[in-house]
Amino acid sequence: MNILLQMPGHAVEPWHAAFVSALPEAAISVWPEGRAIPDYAIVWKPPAELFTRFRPAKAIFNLGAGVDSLLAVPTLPADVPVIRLEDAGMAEQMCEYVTYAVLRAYREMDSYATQQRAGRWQQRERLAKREFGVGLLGFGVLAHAVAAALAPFDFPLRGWSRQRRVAPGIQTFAGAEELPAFLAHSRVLVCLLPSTPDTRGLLGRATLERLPRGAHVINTSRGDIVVDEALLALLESGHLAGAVLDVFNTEPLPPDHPFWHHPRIVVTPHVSAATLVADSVAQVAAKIRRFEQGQPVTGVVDRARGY
Ligand code: NDP
Ligand code: OXD
Repeated sequence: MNILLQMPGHAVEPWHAAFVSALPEAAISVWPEGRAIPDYAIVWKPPAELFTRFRPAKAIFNLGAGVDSLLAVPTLPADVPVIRLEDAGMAEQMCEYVTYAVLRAYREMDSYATQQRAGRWQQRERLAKREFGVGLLGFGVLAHAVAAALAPFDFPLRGWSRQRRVAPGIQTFAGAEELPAFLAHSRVLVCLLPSTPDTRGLLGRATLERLPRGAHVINTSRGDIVVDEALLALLESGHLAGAVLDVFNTEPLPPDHPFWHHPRIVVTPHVSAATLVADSVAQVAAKIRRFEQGQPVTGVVDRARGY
C-alpha cells in the first residue's frame, strides 16, 4: 500500500513517524516526493500541484474536521472520496473553549474587568439563567459534545442543523425557515457550522439582528461565516454585548484589523481545537484498514453539500 503524506510548513516529521508506526505495512512518502498513483493521500491545505502530480487511487484523507480549504483546491479529483476527521480529540478541546466563553459571558467577566480597571467595587445582579439560551449553530459532532459539556450548567440549550436532529433536553431547529426562531432566544450564539456555499456570510446584519439584545457571539468554526462589518456595527450599537472569535476571514488576522483592539472582542489565533497527532493518526489508520477490507467508513464528505 502506498500513501502520500502532506502537511504545510515544517510539521510533517511527527506525523510521518506516527503513520509509519500505525501502518507498518505501508510505504509512506512525504510530499513533494512520492509515487504517481498512491493509494491514499493524507493532506492538510494541499497545494494545487499535489493533485496534478499525484492522483490518489482510493481516498483522500483531510487532516482536519473542516474540508473547506481542500474542496477549494481546483485540481482535487472529482471522483475520489474525501474523508474528514471526526472529533479525533478535537471535541474535548472545543468543549473547554466554548464552556469558558459561555461562562465568561454569563458571569459578565468583561464588565467586571472594566470595573476593576476603574477601581469600582460593584456587585452586579445575576442574569436569569432561563433567559440565557445558548444556541449551537450547526449541531454536528463538535456541537453535540459541546451541548453535553454545557448540560450541567442548566442553560436552555438549542441546536440548529440542516436536517432535524433529536437530542434529549435540547430544543432543536432545522433549516432556513426555523433559523429566526432559533436565533430569537439565543443569548449566546456558538457558531460550529462548516464553511460551505450555504453558510458563508450567513452571520450578516440581518441574521445577527435577530439575536436578543445583549447577545454574545462565539465563532470557533470558520471566519467567513461572519460578516466582520456587521458584527462590529452591532457591537457598536449595543445590540451585541461581546464576541469571542477564534477564526477569521483572513488568517492570521491582519495587524490593522479592528477586532484586535476592540474592547468587547476576544481574539484567539485558531486554537480552539488543535489537530492532535496521536488521535488523528489512529483514526485515519483505522479507516484505511477498513477501506482495505472493503468496509464502509464514516466521515465521507458530501461534495454537493460542501461538508
Ligand atoms: P459536522 O459536519 O459534524 O457538523 C456540521 C453541522 O453543521 C451539522 O449539524 C450540519 O447539519 C450543520 N450544517 C451544515 N450546513 C448547514 C446549513 N446550511 N444549514 C444548517 N445547518 C448546517 O462538523 P464538526 O462538528 O465536526 O465541525 C464543525 C466545523 O468546526 C468544521 O467544519 C470546522 O470548520 C470547524 N472546526 C474548527 C476548529 C478550530 O480549531 N477552530 C477545529 C475543528 C473544527 P446536519 O446535521 O443536518 O448535517
Ligand atoms: C479543523 C481545524 O477544521 O482545525 O480541523 O480548523
